[in-house]
Amino acid sequence: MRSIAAVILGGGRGTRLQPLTTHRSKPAVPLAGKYRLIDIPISNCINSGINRCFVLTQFLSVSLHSHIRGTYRFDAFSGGLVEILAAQQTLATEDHTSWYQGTADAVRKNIRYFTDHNTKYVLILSGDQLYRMDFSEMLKTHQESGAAITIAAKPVHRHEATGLGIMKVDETGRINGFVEKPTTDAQLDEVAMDPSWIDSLGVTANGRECMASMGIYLFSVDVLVEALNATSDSDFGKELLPRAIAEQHVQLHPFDGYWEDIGTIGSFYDANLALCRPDAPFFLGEADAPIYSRPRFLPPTRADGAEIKGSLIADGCTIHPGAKIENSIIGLRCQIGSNVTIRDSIVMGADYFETPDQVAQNATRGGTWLGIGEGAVVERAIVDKNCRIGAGAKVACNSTEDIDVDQGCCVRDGILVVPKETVIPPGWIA
Ligand code: ADQ
Ligand code: ADP
Repeated sequence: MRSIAAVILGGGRGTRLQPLTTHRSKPAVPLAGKYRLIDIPISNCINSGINRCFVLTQFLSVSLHSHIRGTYRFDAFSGGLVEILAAQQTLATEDHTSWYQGTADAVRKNIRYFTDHNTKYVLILSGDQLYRMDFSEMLKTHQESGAAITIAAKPVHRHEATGLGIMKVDETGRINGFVEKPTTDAQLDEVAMDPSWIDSLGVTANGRECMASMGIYLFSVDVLVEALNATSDSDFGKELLPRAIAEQHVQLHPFDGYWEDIGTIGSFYDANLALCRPDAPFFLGEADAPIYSRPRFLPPTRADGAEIKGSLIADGCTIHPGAKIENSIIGLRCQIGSNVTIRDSIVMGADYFETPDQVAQNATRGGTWLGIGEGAVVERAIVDKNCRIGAGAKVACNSTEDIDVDQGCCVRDGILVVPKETVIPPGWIA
């Protein structure tokens, strides 16, 4: 596994997770109260024995840099590293000309950093997926089949196939058809397979007829270098892989564990809240394959006379009497006032605690304090970090349309999103 370099695609223009990605790069978006998106692929790599990871991102946010530096430190003799390769070192500007054009282009521009003599294979991963996978199984498929490229794939139903790359294989598991994001029945018919054929690959199809690319690709290093040098392909899914499948041995690696794309506001929200269920489909505390994150020196959360149901509460929070929290994620250092109601929401918490001086200054902000003010209601919302929700405010909106609400808030995929650092005045109603 030490001969694998992992390359994590940390996000293109970042429009799908806006406004969570306005001031931070996508890999730094907080997940499940105390992690960041980047912790998922890196933890999978470490748990699989891969210790060289390169994170490709459009711009470098302070939080991504400090998170990686503070979390992933390897023994000097192990050769392990997590390197961030940013298209631009500053925040996004209007000038997009130097930006990566697409996923293959992003890898091409950085290839010299991860193709040294130690590297025999390059594993390409997406930075916005929630799953747990042992990549050594994928290497085994790659080596045993003698493939040039191996693509991890999961069976899905036809109606789930439109947003994914769908592949068809022969009896040996070699891919002989690929359609990126099929939209018509005719396109789907081209690559759909008999479910019994999928069963024969070693996963139980249960009526699912399509094998979907998980966006996880293992390349023999020479194959990758040649494919990128010989073409100007911008994207793996749209160009490079369909071409490679026609010309080379590309193998399918079947997988049927939990796997979710969390790259849109709707899917991010659903996957986070699913973690609160007693039968959560993804268990964060797996002893054999933990999800790593930054060790912090925070006090335990203090809750007093609050009613908490089906929720995850991170460290450093204070929850005052009469608060009701249901089916929600409460992030680090969250201050929740008395009689607050939080339901079906993600409250990301804060980067800092307020000092007595800062608390005194709160009067100049209309009395809003860091966190959720007394009696406020937060429902079906994502409240980003460092927000101040005034007492009695109602942070909820039942629009199903993507609309902008005042105070910089917006509705995306039916969820009200309150951007980082927003100050909501007392009594405000969305
Ligand atoms: P998508 O996820 O739609 O489909 P894409 O938009 O290319 O494909 O993104 C793949 C990953 O790369 C995402 O994590 C994204 O954030 C990141 N990314 C995009 N552009 C980037 C850039 N310029 N620099 C760095 N990172 C970038 C892909 C495949 C499908 C497959 C799905 C599975 O194309 O075939 O089914 O993933 O989710
Ligand atoms: P994120 O992506 O989590 O929103 P940032 O990139 O903005 O985070 O920065 C997070 C880091 O900045 C934290 O480590 C925190 O220490 C520091 N920080 C951010 N805002 C403040 C603030 N208002 N006061 C003190 N420290 C802050």
